[in-house]
Amino acid sequence: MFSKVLIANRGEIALRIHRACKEMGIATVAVHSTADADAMHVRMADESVCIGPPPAHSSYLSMPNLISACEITGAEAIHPGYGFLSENATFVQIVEDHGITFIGPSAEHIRLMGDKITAKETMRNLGVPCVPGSEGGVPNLEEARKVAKDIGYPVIIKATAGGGGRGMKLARTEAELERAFATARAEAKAAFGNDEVYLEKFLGRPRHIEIQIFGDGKGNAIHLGERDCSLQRRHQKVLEEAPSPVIDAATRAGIGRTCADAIAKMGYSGAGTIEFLYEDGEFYFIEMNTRLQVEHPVTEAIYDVDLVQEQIRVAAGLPLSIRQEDVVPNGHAIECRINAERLPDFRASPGRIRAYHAPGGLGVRMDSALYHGYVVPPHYDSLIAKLIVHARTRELALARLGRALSELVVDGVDNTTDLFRALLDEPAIQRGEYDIHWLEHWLAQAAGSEEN
Ligand code: MV4
Repeated sequence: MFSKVLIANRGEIALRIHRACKEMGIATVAVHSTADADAMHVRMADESVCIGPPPAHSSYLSMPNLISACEITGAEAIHPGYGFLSENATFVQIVEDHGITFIGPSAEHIRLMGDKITAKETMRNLGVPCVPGSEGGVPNLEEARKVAKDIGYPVIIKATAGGGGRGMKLARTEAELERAFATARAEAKAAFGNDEVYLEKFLGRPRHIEIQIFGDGKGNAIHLGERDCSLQRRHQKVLEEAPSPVIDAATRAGIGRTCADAIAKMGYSGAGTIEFLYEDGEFYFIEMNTRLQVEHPVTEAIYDVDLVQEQIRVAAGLPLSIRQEDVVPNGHAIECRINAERLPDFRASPGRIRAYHAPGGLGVRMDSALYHGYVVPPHYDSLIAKLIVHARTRELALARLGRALSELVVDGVDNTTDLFRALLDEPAIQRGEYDIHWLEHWLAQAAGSEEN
């Protein structure tokens, strides 16, 4: 096992990784920009290294600075968290070339899944159900017309270098295809320096359901069920829950096994998430994420597994501590992402925290790096806390969430806690009847009725 791990991240996820390390007897090294000198992740770590000025590209994304921080402190492994360099295959290669262990999948698997066409083709060949669409890239309009006619309108055009909703264009009819195709290619070229696109049948009202998987890099893999992440705004998840209100045990076992078998065959190592659109009882693969995800705590709650500790074990060459037959979901968990943003326009709201009180009690987890007097810097993501509740049933989890929100105090910066208080009053949320468009419609309606 490692004796020292460098945490190449900040905020709540840096704390989360620190906590996993400490329970395993591992010393931690925090890295920070000058804007984060007083941050909680720096205070809590055993050692810290300043890696540059506030802009992320000069600090948290600076590969030479991170490698230097490892060499100065003697850290044997790097945990990247999420975002920043967590899915950067070049970084993984550089880390390994320096004799440091990257806590995550191989550079090859990251690269494979970063190219969305290759990812889809790989998954299809491994028996994972995919959205009907083009076989690989679509080189020209003529080919696009053929494919679209074949699969039927509406179709969606996606950038092979895209992902997470970036670089997508919808064509409802053949008349719209020419323009959508040209725009998609131009935007892909501008955003990613790669104009390759592919076509898919557009699904109108799906849910976003993702399967948590874990491989040991030796051909063994397990799944830890699904998370329902349909409540999103502008491709940012807002509230996630596990299990999904629409997935039963048999369906979970089926898609879970398919995913675990697929990544076992790949020889995948570490945590991963296989994302699906789910409509009319069918799963359609869209993307795979080769990192620990923001919403991993809802899975931890219902499976009673520490996913970060498992990542560290696997990276150190140890087997997973759990077998598929040992992982049985228990109860229901819900996560709220609390952002330093002003409602109703979600404008970033950095500044000093004037009062902070985290909720507690049975079944309540608050993952946050906030403290009284902390200044939320303007340079990074606006996520300031994740409130996760766990209870025996969905109904009890919703009640517990309401109770926890009533205890929560975050003053000094505008934040999104009132959004969750309002969502809890919605019958559609109470019944679990929502799809990927529900939240945007609800927010638009709320904005409209505000004006009248
Ligand atoms: C789609 C789709 C409908 N049909 N693909 C957006 C993010 C990216 N991961 C995939 N996305 C979508 N792909 C087909 N064939 C609709 C979306 C989509 C979406 C997906 C998940 C969660 C929220 C979303 C919001 C808008 C569009």
